[in-house]
Amino acid sequence: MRLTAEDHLFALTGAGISAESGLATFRGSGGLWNGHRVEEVATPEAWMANPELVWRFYSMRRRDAMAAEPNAAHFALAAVEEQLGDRFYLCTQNVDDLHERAGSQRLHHMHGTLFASRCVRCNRPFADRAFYESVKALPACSVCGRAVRPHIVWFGEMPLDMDGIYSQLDRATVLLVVGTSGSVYPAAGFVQIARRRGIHTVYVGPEKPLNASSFSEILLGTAAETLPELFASV
Ligand code: BJW
Ligand code: ZN
Repeated sequence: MRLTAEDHLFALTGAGISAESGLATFRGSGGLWNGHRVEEVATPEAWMANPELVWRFYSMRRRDAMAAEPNAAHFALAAVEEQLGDRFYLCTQNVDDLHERAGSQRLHHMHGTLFASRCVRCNRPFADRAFYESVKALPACSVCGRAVRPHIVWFGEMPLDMDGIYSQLDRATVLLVVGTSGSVYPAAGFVQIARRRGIHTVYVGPEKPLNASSFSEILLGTAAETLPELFASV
């Protein structure tokens, strides 16, 4: 992948970029959902049926993310942003905060963030780093008294700021996708949109994603090994 002074880079990251920071990915053996049913912890139905279980799952995720540190791949993206400025946009499916802790600024969390919660009625997100482990501890909104849920996009819900994402995809000249299995839409479809626009598309990860056939280039390797080298010439 070569970047010139005119390029606009759109980077999309998934759970794989945080794997070398010690955070489990979702799918596959040893993954977060190995042994958990997704429908029990990451859907609106799960939340309605058992908010305590859902909060225990996200409290564990908060704890794990707080204990993790950004790796060389997060830092490489932050460094390339310093070079490209407004010609860079980072869209992450991840809910951890390792990109911001590495220094990324032009960053969008399309599936929400672990470190905010929101009232199911008022809907406004607020910063929240607490752990909720029991029914008694479950938080209620200070304004209307309704339940407070994780500020996370679950299956069947609309990812955040899709208009902003599509307008960034429209101006991109290179799409770089890192560490995502290509199984969850709409993110898995960004490469097809980019391809229809005729721009260069690159995937980085240790194995081919489900949507591999849509990429112009596949670089097999881990994110922390591959990204610093990939950007060395920028
Ligand atoms: C490494 C590595 C290393 C390992 N270095 N790499 C039928 C067809 C099409 C769509 C649908 C359908 N039925 C339903 C849908 C829609 C649904 C969907 O896509 N379902 C699929 C399962 C089929 N999508 C939705 O419901 C979304 N909303 C929606 O579509 O709204 C309507 C809409 C319409 C039109 C436009 C826009 C919207 C919402 C999706 C919400 C996803 N939420 C989750 C949970 C978030 C909270 C949480 O974290 O708990 O988001 S699901 C989960 O999957 C999480 C992730 O962000 C997401 C993607 O996972 P990711 O990142 O790809 O992780 P893995 O584990 O799958 O892969 C890891 C990869 O890393 C692997 O490839 C490894 O090889 C690699 N790796 N080590 C680099 N060291
Ligand atoms: Zn409220």
